[in-house]
Amino acid sequence: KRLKIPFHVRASKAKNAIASKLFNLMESKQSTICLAADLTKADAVIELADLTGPHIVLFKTHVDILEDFSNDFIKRLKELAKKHNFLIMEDRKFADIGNTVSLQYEKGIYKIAEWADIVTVHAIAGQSIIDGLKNGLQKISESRGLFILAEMSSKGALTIGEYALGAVTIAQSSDMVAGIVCQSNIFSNLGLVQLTPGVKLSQGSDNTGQQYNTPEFVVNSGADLAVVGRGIIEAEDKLAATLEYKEKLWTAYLKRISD
Ligand code: 5FU
Repeated sequence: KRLKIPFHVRASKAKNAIASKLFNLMESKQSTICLAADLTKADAVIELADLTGPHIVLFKTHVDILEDFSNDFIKRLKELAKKHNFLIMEDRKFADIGNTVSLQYEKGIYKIAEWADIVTVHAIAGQSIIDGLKNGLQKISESRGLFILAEMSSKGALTIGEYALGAVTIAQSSDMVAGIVCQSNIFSNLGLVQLTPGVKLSQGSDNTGQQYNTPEFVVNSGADLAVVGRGIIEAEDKLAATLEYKEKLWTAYLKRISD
């Protein structure tokens, strides 16, 4: 049923302000792209954000792969997020006890809580990881959201069966959660966003276990937002590639809600 409901209706069902914002952004930009900016130089990430920003809704970072991370990088990225109206997700995949993730979220070099609208979180440690992350937000006044990982895209991932269902239960337990990272239609909550990685124009895999499905396939498997990384960042013309994924994903979404 969730798959048939348009984003603007689901925006009003979301308990998390960031989830609601994502649904509204998808609708207004007619885009369901979460761009995986897996580049290792700050200038290259910034350039990518400026180029693709108007056509994406979520910019996904792995700040720990940057060779020249600085506070200035964050400042520039935040400026572009404002200019082009996209949100930022640090794909940190927190996985420790509450006290540790609270420190990892708020402190250290990256101070993720200060700038990431969204972070990703493994369910392995149990429900208390959400309380830990909440602790890391005591000095933050802006809205924040979490994406809980229920299923991973890689070959042989252990995120199956009871584990995946348990992760969905955890995701539904808190209004801090904006959505679920998964590969299939495993939840029915209208107010949560399904984020699906492993997306390329043709089905296949890379040589380190990543598995890819097409835009149409992932949308029919429940993806609201599709993570595209190398499909765009390794394209000769990154803007053209962004527009091609945007169009294919949006067409599949329109077909999904109308069929
Ligand atoms: F949670 C997950 C997952 O299950 N699979 C993923 O691939 C996250 N990812 C991320 O999506 C991964 O860390 C990359 O940043 C991105 C996929 O990039 P690709 O270049 O499209 O394979």
